[in-house]
Amino acid sequence: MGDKTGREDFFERWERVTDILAAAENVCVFTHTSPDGDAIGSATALAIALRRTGTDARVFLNGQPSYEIRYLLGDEAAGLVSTDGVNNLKIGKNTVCVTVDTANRSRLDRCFAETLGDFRTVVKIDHHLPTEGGDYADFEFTDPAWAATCEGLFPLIGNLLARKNLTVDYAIAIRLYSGILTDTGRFTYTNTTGNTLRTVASLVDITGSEIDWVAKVNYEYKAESTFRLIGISFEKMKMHLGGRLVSLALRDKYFAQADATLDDAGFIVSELMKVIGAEMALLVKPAEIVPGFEPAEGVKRDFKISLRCKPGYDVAAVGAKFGGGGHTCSAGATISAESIGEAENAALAECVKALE
Ligand SMILES: [Mn+2]
Repeated sequence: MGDKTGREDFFERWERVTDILAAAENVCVFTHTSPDGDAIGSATALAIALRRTGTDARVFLNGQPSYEIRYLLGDEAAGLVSTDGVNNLKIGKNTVCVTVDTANRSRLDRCFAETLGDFRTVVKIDHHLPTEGGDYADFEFTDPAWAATCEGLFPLIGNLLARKNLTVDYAIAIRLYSGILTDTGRFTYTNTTGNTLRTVASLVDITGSEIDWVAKVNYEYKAESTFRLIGISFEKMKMHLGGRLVSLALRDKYFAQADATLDDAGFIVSELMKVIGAEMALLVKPAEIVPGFEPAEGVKRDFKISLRCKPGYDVAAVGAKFGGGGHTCSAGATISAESIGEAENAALAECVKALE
């Protein structure tokens, strides 16, 4: 495909892609596993915009996203999002796939990754750092300078809608706003730029000022079970290197004690970074909770690690050691191990190296 990421022909390439999208039988939008606000915000905003222009588009997820971002899915009856894996996926001769916020093939749920070769065209829109396995699309629109995929998507969607004399409306703007708000930690992370804030200014011109509920839903309101899990987490977190590194292994039994689900653990790694002196945080949790789990020799299972760090360190590199990735200060990976302690120790060893 030649130069897939050059800036000079960015919008020219997008013009070509919009031609392909307009001529598509249908468009399937994929995003990364354990989708966050930016993943769901960008996927749904794009699908809505495509539908506005008369293109049949749908977002495919493998299960429900965490509860605080479910408002982005929209009215279920409208069928904008299918949460049933590949069960409702129909790939015709002229079906196009767009992935958003997905740095590499292995960040997709396996059921979706396996279908990529069946699509006529695959388009990637993302803001992660280049990573191994990232070269999976025919057309790529990636810029790590975007604080969120939603930031880069805003002008692309504007361009797509302008062809039909349409503009970004509330339903699209609130989703893009949600993605930027969450990927910047409410505009507190170092990824926040002038362009990020100018994009948000344009979005708020469209949404109007009643956006307070987005932050409240994402950051303030929490289920009772989440509070119980937070209590256990603060008790069980461990400090290393004199407090520079904070780790927490959330065992199956803690989830049982709190009557909590993996959803409840979503934000806890960011809480660990709030300890004064912490420069890096590691959270380990089972990929799936198994009540009453007892490790057995030679039997491995998957654990997810979430990593955060202060600017100046690089947890994307730590994640990459285990086949994952992300951003310099926010990353993740999956580790296969016999026990959560084994997964935690493997990740801790890499964190310690990264802090040296
Ligand atoms: Mn993102």
